[in-house]
Amino acid sequence: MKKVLITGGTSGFGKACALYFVERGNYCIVTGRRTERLSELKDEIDKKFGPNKIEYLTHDVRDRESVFKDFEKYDDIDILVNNAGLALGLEPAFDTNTDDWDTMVQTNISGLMYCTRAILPGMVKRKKGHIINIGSIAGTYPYPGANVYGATKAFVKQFSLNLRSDLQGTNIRVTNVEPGMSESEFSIVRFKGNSKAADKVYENTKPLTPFDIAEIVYWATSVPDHVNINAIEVMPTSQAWGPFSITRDE
Ligand code: NDP
Ligand code: 8X3
Repeated sequence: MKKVLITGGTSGFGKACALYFVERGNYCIVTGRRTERLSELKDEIDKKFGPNKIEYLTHDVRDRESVFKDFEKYDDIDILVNNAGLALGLEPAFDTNTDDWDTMVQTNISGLMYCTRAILPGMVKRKKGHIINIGSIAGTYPYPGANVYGATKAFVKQFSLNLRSDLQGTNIRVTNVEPGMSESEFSIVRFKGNSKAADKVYENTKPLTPFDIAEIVYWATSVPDHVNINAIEVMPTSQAWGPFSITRDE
């Protein structure tokens, strides 16, 4: 039985990871801002797998004080899944809402930093642990409108590598999971509740599912202790790169 802390467990990848890890005999602590969703997930897990398999914490990962206070008592986490995150908007950089940029930076970068910093000392003390960061293909490959979102995931990529350097000799593993298009609430959030625009993203194609990601996250934590999967980049078979875009004179 491993103790798994998953941020952003109210939907999508985080929720799927909680269900996946609990089903395989692990104990999960999930976080998010929507208490009702967290409570529903606990009910679902209690019903399916029995009591005492999951607990939850309501907080915003951007709130440094809350994160450190809430995580203070968890000095025995085996796996931290830094999943909470979001994209807002798909406008070009000259036309974006700068509040959206701030929110993405504060959530995907600062929030992930706070959670990591709060949990790491317990892992280092026990010389045991695994940090799974949820990056994105957007952290490697550019696309129009990804501007700050992609840049926050590039941070996650480099932070993951730098963590490995700092954690050399501690036995702690770090993995950056970098998914491509996956159907969750991600696009509803990106398009601010416009479900028509969100549905269009997944129309007539087969995206990855949160279950696919949970399976990958679980696998990365299940390889022998002496094996560190540095990064996993995964896309649906239906997604690939297009040609370079060239501006031509009329
Ligand atoms: P969802 O929107 O379904 O889930 C996002 C989760 O993050 C929710 O549980 C949400 O909880 C939580 N979250 C967002 N902001 C905060 C915050 N400030 N504090 C605490 N929790 C927060 O999307 P996905 O499951 O798809 O996304 C999960 C991660 O995967 C993100 O980091 C995303 O960038 C990344 N990703 C997604 C891809 C996709 O195509 N779907 C592909 C590649 C990466 P709540 O709202 O209750 O706080
Ligand atoms: C989400 C994947 O391609 O929509 O991180 O940016 S993508």
